[in-house]
Amino acid sequence: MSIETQIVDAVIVGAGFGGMYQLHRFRNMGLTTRVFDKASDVGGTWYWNRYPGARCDVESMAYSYSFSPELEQEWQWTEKYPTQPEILRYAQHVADRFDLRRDITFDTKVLSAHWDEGVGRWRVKTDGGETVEAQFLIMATGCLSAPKEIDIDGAASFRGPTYATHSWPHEGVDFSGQRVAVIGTGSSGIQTIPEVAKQAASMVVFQRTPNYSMPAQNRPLDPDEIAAMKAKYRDFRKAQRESGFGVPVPQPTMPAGMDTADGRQQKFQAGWDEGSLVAILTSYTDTLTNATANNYAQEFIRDKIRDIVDDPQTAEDLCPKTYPMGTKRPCLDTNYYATFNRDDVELVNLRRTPIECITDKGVKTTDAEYEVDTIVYATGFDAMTGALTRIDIRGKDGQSLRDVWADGPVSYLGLSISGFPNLFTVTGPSSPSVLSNMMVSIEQHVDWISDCIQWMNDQGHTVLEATPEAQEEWRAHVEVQGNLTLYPQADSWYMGANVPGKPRVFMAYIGGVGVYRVVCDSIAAQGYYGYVTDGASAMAAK
Ligand code: FAD
Ligand code: N01
Repeated sequence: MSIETQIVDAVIVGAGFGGMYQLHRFRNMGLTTRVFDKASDVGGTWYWNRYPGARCDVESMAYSYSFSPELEQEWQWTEKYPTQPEILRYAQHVADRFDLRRDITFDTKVLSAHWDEGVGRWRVKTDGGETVEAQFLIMATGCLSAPKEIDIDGAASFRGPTYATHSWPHEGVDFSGQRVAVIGTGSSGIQTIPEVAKQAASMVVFQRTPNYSMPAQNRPLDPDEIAAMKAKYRDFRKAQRESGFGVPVPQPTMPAGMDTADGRQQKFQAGWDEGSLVAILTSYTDTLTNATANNYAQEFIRDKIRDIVDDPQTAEDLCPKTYPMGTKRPCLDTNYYATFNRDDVELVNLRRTPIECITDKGVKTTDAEYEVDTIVYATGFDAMTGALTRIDIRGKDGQSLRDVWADGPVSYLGLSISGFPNLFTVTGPSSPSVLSNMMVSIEQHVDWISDCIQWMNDQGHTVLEATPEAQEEWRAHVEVQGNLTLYPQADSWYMGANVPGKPRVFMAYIGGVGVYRVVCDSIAAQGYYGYVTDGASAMAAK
């Protein structure tokens, strides 16, 4: 039986924090909206990534919605850095409180979205066999939601259970008595290794590139500090929006080279003790732009690793040396380095002895075969673009987004793509997105998109599209900004370097969320500079 095509004002793909807030805004604007998510409930990242140790590394009271002061006041966070279950409960509370689920279709993957020029609508098809047409298409598909495919020979031949951090079983995993291999030492690996090691009989960690990690110094939140934050929340939110990374921190005033060695040691130590992702990075003005300045911070972390880890060779293998600190996403951990002092945990440095293949019994490197009962993959994501290019998106003249992005993503402001009218991306490539507290960036994008659509409606426009010229101006600006920093030097997922064959492009805007917001607001204030519009408003005519 064929299902009748429904026509709505907007389709939103994704019911993480981006899609949820976008739905709330559209409802308040009176737009009919359908949301699709392949997950069975809201939460996005926090629905999928349920591995032991998963938690946020932006403080809970900062990593939360600011759009509802009532929500802010009623929700009680319990820890400085919230666990995945607590964040998921928060997302579920928001869904209940704003009655979001009635417009969300779960367990449903969007397969394609084609722009129909004749009717000025997106035709969206799902794996449930449904077709929905919408004037506006909002891709809230997430920057870190498309898992990287396992690119290790023989992965399918392993006879024991395998788990991936990005799609962890809801019922949890009991590692008791198990010999466990963990492949990958990014943020997910670094969070899960200490937790799984506590339970497993033994663990082998396969590390290709070590990371710069700092102790989270996590702790329960004190009722007085919660009350103090709640009393000043409006001012704090303003400071977040105007900051660089979406986390208000004191601005550095001097380059690292102008401080004494003692002064640097004290500043870095204070950052280490604070347990903040950005404290060391923002100790000086030039940590992310000057190799010598960056090296001071690197050395500080390497010395810490050498202090914590007993075995000198293991310590040396854990020391990152091949890329500047901060240019791959730094990590906050709980007992990560100390975990390698356990007798039952072994580190394998894949730079010395690369993996040859996975066998039926375990992991075979050029040096040995490690027999294990279970393999945990913490191998990351096809970040920034993967969730979008996995959907068959076709814009004007049938051009495919995959083709348009074949040499790397291009976008106007990370919000729109020339040739793809009325399509908006929440935290798309070339916006600050992953270089920020993403709640700040998500809310800013959703507000901007909503205001833009309201403006179109008020002006009687039905179609809005970024011009190729404006898009190229923005692309060049993002590239210039990126090249002023050390980021392009790392083989990071920011650069697409983690996925074999992916074009090497720095995919985020490093200008800071405060500056970026001013740019976006001024574009809106100029009547949406860089966009073309046409026609009378279909919404107004209804
Ligand atoms: P997501 O939460 O990724 O949601 C996107 C949704 O789209 C998913 O539910 C997915 O199922 C759905 N989707 C995608 N494609 C389709 C399709 N074709 N059809 C149907 N549904 C689809 N950010 C921070 O700022 N601080 C942190 O500490 C932090 N920690 C993180 C920890 C982990 C383990 C990960 C993976 C990311 C972390 N992030 C963090 C980034 C995090 O992704 C964002 O903070 C935020 O949750 C993103 O929300 P979102 O709604 O934009 O995307
Ligand atoms: O993924 P990653 P992630 N053989 O890409 C290794 C956010 N996040 O899921 O670096 C061997 O960082 C790979 O090695 P290399 C955060 O933004 C936040 O950990 O490519 N190894 C690397 O070590 C984060 O940055 C939190 O050499 C292979 C690891 O797998 C982002 O999500 C927690 C390999 C992948 O690390 C992604 O983090 C979790 C192979 N074939 C996630 N392929 C917080 O704490 C890959 N690797 C907030």
